Amino acid sequence: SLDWTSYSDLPAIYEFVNEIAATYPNLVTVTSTGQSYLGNDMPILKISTGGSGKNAIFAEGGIHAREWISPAFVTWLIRELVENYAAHPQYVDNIDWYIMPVLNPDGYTYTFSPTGDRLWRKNRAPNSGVCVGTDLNRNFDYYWNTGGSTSIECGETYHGGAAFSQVEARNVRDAMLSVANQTKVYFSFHSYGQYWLTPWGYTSALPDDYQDLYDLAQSAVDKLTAVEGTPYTIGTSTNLLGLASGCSDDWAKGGAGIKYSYTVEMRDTGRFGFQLPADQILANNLEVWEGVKVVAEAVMLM
Ligand code: 0X9
Ligand code: ZN
Repeated sequence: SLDWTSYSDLPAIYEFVNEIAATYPNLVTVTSTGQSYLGNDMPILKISTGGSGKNAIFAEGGIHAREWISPAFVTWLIRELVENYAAHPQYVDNIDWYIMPVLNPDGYTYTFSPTGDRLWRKNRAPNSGVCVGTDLNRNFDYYWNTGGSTSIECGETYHGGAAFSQVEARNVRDAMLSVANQTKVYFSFHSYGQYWLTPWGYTSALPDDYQDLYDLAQSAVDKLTAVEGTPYTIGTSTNLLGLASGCSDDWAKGGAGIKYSYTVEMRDTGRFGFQLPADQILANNLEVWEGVKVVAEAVMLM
């Protein structure tokens, strides 16, 4: 199993996923959403006590390769829901969870490789020229390529040759669409900056129901910060970070119709940035879990 005192590479994460599914077959089902460009599997876990028509939460991590705290949190979320089910059964009894821990397995692997790059962000699919990779979080088909991304293949925010040109983005799209009618919340976990972000990222305009998204985010951040004082800022992506189109959260809301779509930028605020020391994994996970619980409580009542 994982212990969250160090960061885990892709094989360790997949071993954890398969082990937890084998140990708790009554709570966890693992299926494949497909393969990445380089042939890595892209599993999704359904955590559920069965039944039908339950509200769902869809959570994913690892869309940006270098943001190691993201899969580290998402795997923790899985562990908390499953291994610690008895401590708070309501979160699984009343909600179906769909969780994808690593949306960019090729990039993630590259950040662990001695011949790779610890700070790689994009996927690892080749382009027409020498530069490899598309920013998967600019490749979604909601106001794709309308600002805050680049057509330059070498760029860090290269949006790809077309919306959903990348197989990893298509895999998560299809997984989301297949459960969108029951899904109330979409979570995309990233780092860093300590922001709890709402749509939109493609425009500075607010969603019609922004107040609903803001209010729930505020309740979540209140509990998160109460743990040990870590401040988080709430607002839309455009207004806090600047324009960025083709992101998964905008597509989740505007394309898949999931009302509460959040991108959570976890620790820190830049001292270590993407290279958050492993001795902060636990504290990060404990506080973010408090926020996620608040959202889960709300989902039960939706
Ligand atoms: O730019 C991004 O993709 C995210 N920030 S990160 O530093 N982790 O790369 C923020 C995405 C926020 N959502 C939208 N802009 N829609
Ligand atoms: Zn990111």
